[in-house]
Amino acid sequence: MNRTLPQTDPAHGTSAAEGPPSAGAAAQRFEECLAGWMAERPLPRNLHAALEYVLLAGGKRVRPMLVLRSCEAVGGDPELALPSAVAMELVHNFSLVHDDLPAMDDDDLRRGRPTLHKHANEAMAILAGDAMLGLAFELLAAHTPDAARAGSLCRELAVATNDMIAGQVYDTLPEEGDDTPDLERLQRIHRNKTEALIRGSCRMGAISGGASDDQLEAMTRYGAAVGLMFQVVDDVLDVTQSTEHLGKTARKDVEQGKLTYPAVLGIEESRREVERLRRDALEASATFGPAAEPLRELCDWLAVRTK
Ligand code: GRG
Repeated sequence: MNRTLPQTDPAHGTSAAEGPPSAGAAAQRFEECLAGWMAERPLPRNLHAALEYVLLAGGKRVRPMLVLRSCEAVGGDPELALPSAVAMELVHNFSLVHDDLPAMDDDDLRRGRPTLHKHANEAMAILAGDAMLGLAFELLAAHTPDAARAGSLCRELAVATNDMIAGQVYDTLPEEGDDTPDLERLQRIHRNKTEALIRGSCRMGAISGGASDDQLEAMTRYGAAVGLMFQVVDDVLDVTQSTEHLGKTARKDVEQGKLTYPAVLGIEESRREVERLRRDALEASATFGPAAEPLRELCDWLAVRTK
């Protein structure tokens, strides 16, 4: 599919599409629901403060936007997908807070600010991560009116979460004597660690919008391609952008000797891989017609993002 990509300004390494394309009213509703549903839930005041510190800190909201636009692509009202969008963002934030802990990546910086365990303390970061995971399922179940649909959405979210955790184990606790070739290992890590939540976001959006089996299959292919593409882009940005620009520590993976796409394929081949995955995602979305245009725009933006 031939489309004009948003332009990147090579002089500054920034993209004309510096922020994700706005989802308009739906994005606004997402922010209202996230803040409102969290505020309504009685919790210890310091835990509330920790959750607000993390959740209202300017993440890109990629996963909730994928949920809302996937719902729209299959002909559903994005309002129906808000519980899934909120739940997915909560699971994503849980994973980031735990990933930053000293026992994991041991990072001090996230979204341009101190990580939660630096801002508060380690115990609060562990508990706030746990709370976001629990709240994801609580809010998804509470705000999805149809019980059968709530059940299938909870299952989708659980599968995506556990696949992500499996990916983290493949990445950080590899089994001894595993002689799987590097590229295969890299794909196994990221099909789980990063792709699972992104693919799950697209599937949950489609399910919320009442997708047919064929639509769900096409959306799964779109989500899988975009999910892996997201990680290849992330790996390239990690070695081409500064810590200051990214708002998180650059070159950390290289320093920790982790497998990355640029390390295994080189930067130019990684960029070609981004283009292949972008094309695959766009082809998969063709079946949805004009209703998927916002989803296609998001895919294009994710291919050229600079942070
Ligand atoms: C269960 C103890 C425990 C920990 C969970 C599973 C896990 C730890 C961590 C994996 C999560 C992880 C860091 C995945 C990588 C995906 C990635 C590049 C995330 C960054 O996503 P963005 O760029 O973040 O969308 P923003 O800040 O924009 O929301």
